[in-house]
Amino acid sequence: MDKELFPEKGRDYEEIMDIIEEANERDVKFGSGHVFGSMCSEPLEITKKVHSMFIEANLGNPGLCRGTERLKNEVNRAISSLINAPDDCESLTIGGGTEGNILALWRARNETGNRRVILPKSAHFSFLKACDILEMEPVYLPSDENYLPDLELLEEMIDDSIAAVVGVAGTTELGLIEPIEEMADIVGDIHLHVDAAFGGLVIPFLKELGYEMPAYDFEIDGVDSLVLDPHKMGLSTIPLSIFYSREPLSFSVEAPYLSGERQRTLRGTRSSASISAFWATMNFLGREGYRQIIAQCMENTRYLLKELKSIGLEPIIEPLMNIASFHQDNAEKVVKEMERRGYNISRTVDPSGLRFVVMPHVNKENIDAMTKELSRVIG
Ligand code: 0PR
Repeated sequence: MDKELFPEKGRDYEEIMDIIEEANERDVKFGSGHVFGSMCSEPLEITKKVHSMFIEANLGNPGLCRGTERLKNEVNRAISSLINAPDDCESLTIGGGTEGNILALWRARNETGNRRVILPKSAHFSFLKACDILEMEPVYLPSDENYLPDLELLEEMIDDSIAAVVGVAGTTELGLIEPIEEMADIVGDIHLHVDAAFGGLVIPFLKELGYEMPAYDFEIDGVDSLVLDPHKMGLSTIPLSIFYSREPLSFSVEAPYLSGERQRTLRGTRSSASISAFWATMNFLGREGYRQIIAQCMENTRYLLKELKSIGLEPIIEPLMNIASFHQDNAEKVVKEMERRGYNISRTVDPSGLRFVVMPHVNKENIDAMTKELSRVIG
């Protein structure tokens, strides 16, 4: 054991805090204006405060935490109406899109006995983790020329061996909404899971703002489950995701040591802090506040598009939401060089490109400064 790293005797508070502060300062902050590659943003003051108030509470032990259990139930009901989920749907408060995607495939495998999953090419890498854990086989559905799932091929791929089909509402790389309604018609009774980790808390507000958005949620009869992440565009603290299922999950375990009777989530002990923080954020901003923030993100996305076009970049698609990606062959090199210059941008793989997530912490000034730096890098 390294005695320096786990000292025999406790150290001074001041000495500890000096080291902690230095480490904290080294983490790039959203407020720096340099972060263009993250799907998370800086929480509001009230969000941070409420999070810190619930540090010791455990959603996994609802008998002990009746207060947060109530907040959780209210959040889950509020969001279920936003995504047109039936009143009696099952909702689980979980730690991220990854966990939701694992839950979806877990239940599909158990309920069908099948192991093959049809994934659009856009699917987030978390599905590969899910397939590995669950010993399932990913079968990739190629995209058409618009980077959307090829529906004719989907029709050909459907057979009795399929456990589930996945559709994405707000793809990680391009922010596209896949044609969930058409996919539902094709897959029929096969389990259809919608990964709305990013889009789930953007699309409803864009719709309210008058943008034309395709249906993607439980409004479509064939959608069986959906995951969305308040720790992304919900502006809550990390980690927070909600998994919704039209039918109750068939799997649960008895939790005899705890006051709740059965557990359905992957994790047992779960922080209550971020769900309480989300309750506060939702109530503080209201739907109007979310609409305003998203409208601003969209305006900034259009601004970024104009600026990056002016330095010669070509958008891969016309953005539907606040994610903008541009063709770039040597994207990995450009991202590394931007990182060296203090800027966090991201990249797309298919096709190769530079990816920008225009979160609420991004403003026009940051865009101008980043564009200047990027123009030097790409020459
Ligand atoms: N589904 C989609 C569509 C996603 O984009 C992501 C994450 C997930 C599922 C998985 O969600 P969790 O990571 O919450 O389990 N997409 C982001 C990405 O990989 C996650 C992210 C967020 C990355 C913030 C960086 C960052 O700073 O790009």
